Amino acid sequence: MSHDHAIDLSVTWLGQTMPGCLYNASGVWCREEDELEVLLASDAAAVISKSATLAPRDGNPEPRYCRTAMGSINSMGLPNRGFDYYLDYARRYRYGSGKPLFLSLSGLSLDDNCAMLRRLAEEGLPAVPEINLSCPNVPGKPQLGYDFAATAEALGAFDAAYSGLYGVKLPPYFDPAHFAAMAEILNRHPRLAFVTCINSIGNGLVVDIDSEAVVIKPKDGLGGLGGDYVLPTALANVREFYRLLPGKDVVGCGGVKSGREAFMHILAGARAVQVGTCLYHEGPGAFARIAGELAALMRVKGYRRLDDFRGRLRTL
Ligand code: RRO
Repeated sequence: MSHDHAIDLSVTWLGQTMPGCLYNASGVWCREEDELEVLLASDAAAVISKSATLAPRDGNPEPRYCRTAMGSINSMGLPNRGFDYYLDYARRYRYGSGKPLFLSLSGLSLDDNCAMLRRLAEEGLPAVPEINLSCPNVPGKPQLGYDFAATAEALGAFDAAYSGLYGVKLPPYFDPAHFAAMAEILNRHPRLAFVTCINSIGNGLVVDIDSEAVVIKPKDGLGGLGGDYVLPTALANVREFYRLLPGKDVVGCGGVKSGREAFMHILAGARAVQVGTCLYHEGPGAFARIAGELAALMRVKGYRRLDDFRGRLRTL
C-alpha cells in the first residue's frame, strides 16, 4: 500500500491482515453504495459504512454540516439507508480484497441494536460491527456512552445477540475517573475486540461574526466537532484506553489530516486510524496522500513497521 519502499503500513488484527492502517470514519463518504465502492477502490485499508438504524432516515434539516477554519461541525441526525441496505452491501462485498468491511450500527434503542446484531449473526458474514455508542445529534437521545449503567446493560445484550468479535465507537471522555469507569465495564466483555476513539466532540457551537448567527440549523446550532478542534482530545482518549484495555485494540479517530497526526495516534497506541473531516473535505485521495506522508515520516525516524513505535509515547 505504501509507495515508500520497504515501509510496511499493514495491520494485523481481528484475525486478518489489512494492507494499510487508514480508513474512513463512519459517516463520511459511506452512506451510499457508490461511495463505499470508491472507498474500496482507493488506498483506504478498510471500509466502514454510515451508522445504520433499523429503518431508513432522512436525518436533520439542512444546513447540517459546516466546514470551519479549524475543522467541522455537524448535526446530520443519522441520515442513512437503513440496516437492510448495508446488510445487502455486506452480502456482496469483496472480502477477498483484503480490506475488512465494518458495519456501523446506531439503533435508536437497545432492542434495535440487538435486532441488527442478530440479523448480522444469522447471515454469518465476515463484516465486523462497530456499534455507535456516541451519536450526539438525535434530538432527545443522549449519547449512550455517557450513561455508564446503560452502557453496561447494552454490552451484556450485545454479547447475547452476537457471537462474533465486535467494537464500539465511544464518545470523548474528559476525566480520568470516566476513563477508568468505562474501561472497567468494557473489560468485562472478551468479544469486545476494539474501541474507536473518538466520535465528534458533541454539542459544540460555532458562531459566524458576519451574520451573527449559528452555522447549522438543527438544535439551534449545536453540533459535533471534528478536525483540528478534537485532535488532543482524541489522542488522550486513545492513550488512556490503550493503557486501560490490555488485549483490546484502539482505533484512533480525530483530527487526522496528514501523516503527522496518524503517527501521533499510533504512537499513542492506535492499531488503525480513521479519517473523518479531512476525508469529507479532500475526498478519498486523502488516503494515498496521508499513507505516503506517514511512510516518509517513518523512514526519517528509522521505523519500518507500525509495531516499531505503536504505543511507545514517552512521558517526561
Ligand atoms: O449522523 C450524525 O449526526 C452523526 C453521528 Br450518527 C455520529 O455518530 N457522529 C456525528 O458526528 N454525527
